[in-house]
Amino acid sequence: MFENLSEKLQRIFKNLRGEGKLTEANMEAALREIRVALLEADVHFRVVKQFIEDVRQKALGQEVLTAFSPAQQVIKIVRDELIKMLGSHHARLRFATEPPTVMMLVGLQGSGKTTTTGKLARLLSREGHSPLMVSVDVYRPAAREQLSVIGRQLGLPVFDSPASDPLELARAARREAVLSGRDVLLVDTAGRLHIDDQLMSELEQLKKLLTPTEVLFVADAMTGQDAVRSAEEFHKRLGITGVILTKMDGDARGGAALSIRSVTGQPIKLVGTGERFDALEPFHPDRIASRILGMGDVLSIIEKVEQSMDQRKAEEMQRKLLENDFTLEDFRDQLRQLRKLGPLDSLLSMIPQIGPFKGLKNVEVDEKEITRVIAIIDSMTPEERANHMIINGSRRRRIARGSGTSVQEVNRLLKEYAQMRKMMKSLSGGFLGKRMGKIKWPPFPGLQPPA
Ligand SMILES: Nc1nc2c(ncn2[C@@H]2O[C@H](COP(=O)(O)OP(=O)(O)OP(=O)(O)O)[C@@H](O)[C@H]2O)c(=O)[nH]1
Ligand SMILES: [Mg+2]
Repeated sequence: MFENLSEKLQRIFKNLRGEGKLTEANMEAALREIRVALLEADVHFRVVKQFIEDVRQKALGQEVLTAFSPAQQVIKIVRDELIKMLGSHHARLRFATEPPTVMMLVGLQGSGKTTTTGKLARLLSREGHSPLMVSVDVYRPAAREQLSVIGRQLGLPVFDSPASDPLELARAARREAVLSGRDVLLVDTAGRLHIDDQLMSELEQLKKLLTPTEVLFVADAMTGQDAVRSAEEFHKRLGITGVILTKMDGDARGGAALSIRSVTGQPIKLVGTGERFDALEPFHPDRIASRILGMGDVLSIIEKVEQSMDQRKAEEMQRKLLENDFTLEDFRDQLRQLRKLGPLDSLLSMIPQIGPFKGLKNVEVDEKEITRVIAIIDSMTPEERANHMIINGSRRRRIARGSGTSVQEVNRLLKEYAQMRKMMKSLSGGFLGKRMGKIKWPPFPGLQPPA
C-alpha cells in the first residue's frame, strides 16, 4: 500500500530539489503533479481538491526560511497537510464511564467484522480489559459459530444462546457481561452486500438498545472508493464514531485510507494489517504521512537540530572536520549539542531504517558514558584539548584524578578520539570533500567514490 504514491511524491520532491528558489511557477507545477499522484492513488476527488488548495495557501503565505531548501519547505507543508487529512492525532478508543463499554462493529459483507472483533478482543485483553464477544449475525449460517471458534482460539469468552433475534441476543449478552464482570462488550453484526434498509433499521435498533460508546465502521481498504462511499452512508444513517480499516496489508492504492477521514469526519482508529489475530494496529496519522513521504521522521529531526544548533557553528564544525582540525574541545561541544537534543534513544528511533542508517535503531546509547567523557575532557587544560598529542602518562593520571575516572578510561577516550579523527579524515576525502569542492575526487584516476 502507498508504494506508488510514495514513489511519485518522492520524484516530485526530487525535481523540486533541483530548483534554487520556490517560485509560483515551479510550485504550481509541483502542485499539479501532486494532484495527479493523489488521484491516481484513488483519493477522493473532493479531498484532493481541498488538499491542493490548502498546500497552495500555505506555500504562498510561507515566509522564506533560509535554513530550508524549497524542496524541504514543500515537503514539510505537504507532510503537515497529509497529517491533517488523516486526522491529525491518533484517535483512541473510548470507554464508558460505567462498564460495560459496548462497541458495535458494523460494515459491509466480508469487510472483516468478525475477524476484527477477535483481534480487538485480544488487543483489549492485553491492555488489561476483560472483553466479552457476541455475534448478532443470525442470518448467515455458521456466522456465530465462526466467532465461537475465534474465541476458543484466543481463549476469550463468546456469548451464545439459542435465541434467534438479534436484539434479544444483544440484550442477553449485555446482561451476561454485567453479571460476569466483563468491562467491554464487542458486538459483531451481520453484513450485507449492499446497504439496505432492513439492515440499517436493525442496526439502528441495536444502537438504541445498547447505547454503544463506539460504533466502529469496518472498511475493507482493498475496495477503494467503495469503502469511502459506504462509510459515508453508514455514518449518515447510524452515526459512526470511528473507522477500522482492514486489509491494509493488501496492494490497494491507499486512497480509501487517505479519504475516509475527510469524507466522513470520523477518525480511523485502528488498521488491520493481516489475517492473524495480532495484526491490528493503532492508526497514527503522522507515521502514515511519513511513510508515504518515505522519510521516517527526518523533518522533526531537522526541526530539533535547527532549534538547538546555530547554523554558523555547524558550518564551522564542518570546516574543522574537513581540515582535520577537530580538537577534543570540539568533540566536547558536539557531545553537549547532542545532549541538548534530548534522550539519544528517542532521536535515533526517529531516523528512518534505510540505507546507511539501517540497524542504527538498535545502537545502545549510554548517556552516563557521555557524561563521563565530557567530565574527562573538562579536566584537561586548554592546551591539552587543543593538542591531544601532548597528553603523556603523568597528564593522563592527573586528568583521571580530576574527573574521578581511571587512567584506563582516559586512555580509552583518547584512543577513540584518535580513531574518530582518522575516520573523519577518510570521510573528508570522500563525499564530504566532494561536496565542499575542497578536495579533488578522485584522488587517483579510476578510483570510485565510496558508496
Ligand atoms: N489480509 C487480510 N485479511 C483480512 C483482514 N481482516 C480480515 N481479513 C479476511 O477477510 C475475510 C473476511 O473476514 P470476516 O471477518 O469473516 O468478514 P465479515 O465482515 O465478518 O464478513 P460477513 O460476516 O460475511 O459480513 C477473511 O478471510 C479474513 O481472514 C486483514 O486485515 N488483512
Ligand atoms: Mg462476520
